[in-house]
Amino acid sequence: MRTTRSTIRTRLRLAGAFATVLMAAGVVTGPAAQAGEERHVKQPTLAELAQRHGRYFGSATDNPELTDRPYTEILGREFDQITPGNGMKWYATEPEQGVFDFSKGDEIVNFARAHHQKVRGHTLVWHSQLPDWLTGREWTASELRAVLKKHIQTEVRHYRGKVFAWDVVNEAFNEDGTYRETIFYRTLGPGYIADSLRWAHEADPRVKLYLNDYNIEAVGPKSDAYHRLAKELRAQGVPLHGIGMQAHLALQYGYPDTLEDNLRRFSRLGLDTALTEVDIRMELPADEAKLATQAEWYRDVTEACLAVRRCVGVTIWDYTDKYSWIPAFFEGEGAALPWDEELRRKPAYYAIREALIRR
Ligand code: 9MR
Repeated sequence: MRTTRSTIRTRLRLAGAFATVLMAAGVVTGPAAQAGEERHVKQPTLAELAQRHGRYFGSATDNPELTDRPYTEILGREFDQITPGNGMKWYATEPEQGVFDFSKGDEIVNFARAHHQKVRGHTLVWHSQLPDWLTGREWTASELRAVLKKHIQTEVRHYRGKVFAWDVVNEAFNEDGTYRETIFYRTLGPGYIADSLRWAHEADPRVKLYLNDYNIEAVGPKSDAYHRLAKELRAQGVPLHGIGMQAHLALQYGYPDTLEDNLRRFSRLGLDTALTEVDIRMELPADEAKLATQAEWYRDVTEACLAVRRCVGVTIWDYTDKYSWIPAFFEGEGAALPWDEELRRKPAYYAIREALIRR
């Protein structure tokens, strides 16, 4: 947790920010507003504000939520980038070996296209959410290579021209910077990462290819491992274009103060960076102080991306607490997103706006 001084500064800044945002947003104040008749004239969305900086501001979404009209209304309006939370993962796209089903991902791509939003593909190679046919047996290296290549190339080809970036390999390292012992690493060795990037590039030479992970926002053993690997891959001419930092943050673990420096060191390797799955959870119940700190963190994360030229955009891991993955995975935690469960904007939302307007 940060200092009390910083919390007080946050509250002051947020109060100021709230007023600024209301004015910038064109919410009419004055006697009518005081009488409870606030009138919203057209206000810039997070997407429009981010575009002024040449960035996108996006949200993840998932297929079941697309029937929720009030939800999709905000999703379609406020963001210019979408990531499917689950629909493009291996279990969904190749449920039986060699039998591909792109219906879930397509539904999200169609939503995005209808709302002029670009799509990040997520994710081709990951140890989690794999189909049983893949995890339920042993493979020789040459068998698994063929399976992996076919999966990557079929999916990348299907979405060619429809996604601008792919999380090719997701979560390849442990916290201490050693390789995670996944089915791919165990069977194929570390070269599976370079191979996956090459196969993806063959299937769509224009799409940006990323490695993506959590707990790599700060400089440390895990982000160092990515830095080393990225440098090596670039030196070998392997098509790697970006590093995605998920940024699943938690108030109780502290803010990653070296985020901006970390983004910058990847830029210096000639890579794009992106904040790909941002959420900032807290121990429940939420209260005013926690929400204020959370808002400050959202502002700082957004500012860090804006400060580094090659940080191309920010994606939050869904936008409302109504559909956050957090409560199901971390008992007693939640309230991680800028909109609450009733789709009302939280202080975090205004803090993001402040960062996008002021900077
Ligand atoms: O948001 C996803 C959630 O609906 C799934 O149940 C979960 C399964 O692990 O995956 C979530 O998304 C993950 C993402 O694909 C990779 N980074 C961590 C995310 C949160 O678990």
